[in-house]
Amino acid sequence: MHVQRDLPNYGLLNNRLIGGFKTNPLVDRIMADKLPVSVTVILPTRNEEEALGPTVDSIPRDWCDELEIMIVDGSSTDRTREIALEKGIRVHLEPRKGYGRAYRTGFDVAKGDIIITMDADCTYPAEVVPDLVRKLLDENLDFITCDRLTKAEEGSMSGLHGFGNWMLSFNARMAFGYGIKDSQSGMWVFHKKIFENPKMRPTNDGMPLSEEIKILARKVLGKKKAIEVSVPYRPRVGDAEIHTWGDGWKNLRFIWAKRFGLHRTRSEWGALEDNPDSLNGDLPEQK
Ligand SMILES: Nc1nc2c(ncn2[C@@H]2O[C@H](COP(=O)(O)OP(=O)(O)O)[C@@H](O)[C@H]2O)c(=O)[nH]1
Ligand SMILES: [Mg+2]
Repeated sequence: MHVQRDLPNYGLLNNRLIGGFKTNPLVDRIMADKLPVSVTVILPTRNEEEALGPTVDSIPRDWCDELEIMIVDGSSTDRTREIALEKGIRVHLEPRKGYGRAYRTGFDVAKGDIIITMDADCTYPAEVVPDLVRKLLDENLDFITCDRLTKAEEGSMSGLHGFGNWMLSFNARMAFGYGIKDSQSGMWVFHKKIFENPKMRPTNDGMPLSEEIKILARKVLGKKKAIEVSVPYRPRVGDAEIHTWGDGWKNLRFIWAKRFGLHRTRSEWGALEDNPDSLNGDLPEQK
């Protein structure tokens, strides 16, 4: 593995640690350089007061030209939005329910040219974000999805969830032959401009958006431009609202409905004009 001149190497993927070279002035200069891109990290939140702070703190800073960190909050009734404001990150309030809905809004309002998604529950490894963005740029990719199943840490997935994930991923592979290991992963790294093509815009407002975006990426962008990498996955902080059987069934139904063109869009792409946003100072917590 070589260190490139134009882009810093954070050496976190594949255990490539570069600490041993720290005294080399050339490497020091490269480390000081920032990736020449603007990036938005989107975290969908619904009552994540316990995990949001540590999730935000775990995101590396000062490694790209501009870094926007934002939550798209689904009307949390706990301190989620207050914590986000205390942390100095952007808050966009999307009152319409659903994980997929939050992303279909967040993708529209994100300011960065590159978008990264993660749950706000401390499960995904934020420390690999700079490396993933670097990989996206270096290898001229459009979309990276992060597989959790290969490197899942002890206690991160119950036996039932592990089986459910495997079963859904198996069905998605059967239906689409797209070769993705983890159809339910919620960590993706991609160029915002992929949505300029309306065919690339996911339609589902619930959990199935996660598998839908991968199906679309492989179909619309192609296998060479849309790849999967394995990352660690950690135990959740705070309670999940996921309804194991209900969500599992919805995901399964979605895969086959999508396969036969039977799924329907319930709402438009993008934010509502009157959604409160901390950038406009019109959140309830800012009044
Ligand atoms: N805005 C918004 N976020 C949601 C909603 N439902 C779940 N989330 C968030 O989406 C992420 C994924 O949900 P999670 O409960 O971790 O599901 P799991 O990872 O599939 O078990 C978390 O950060 C949740 O807080 C919703 O209706 N609206
Ligand atoms: Mg989660």
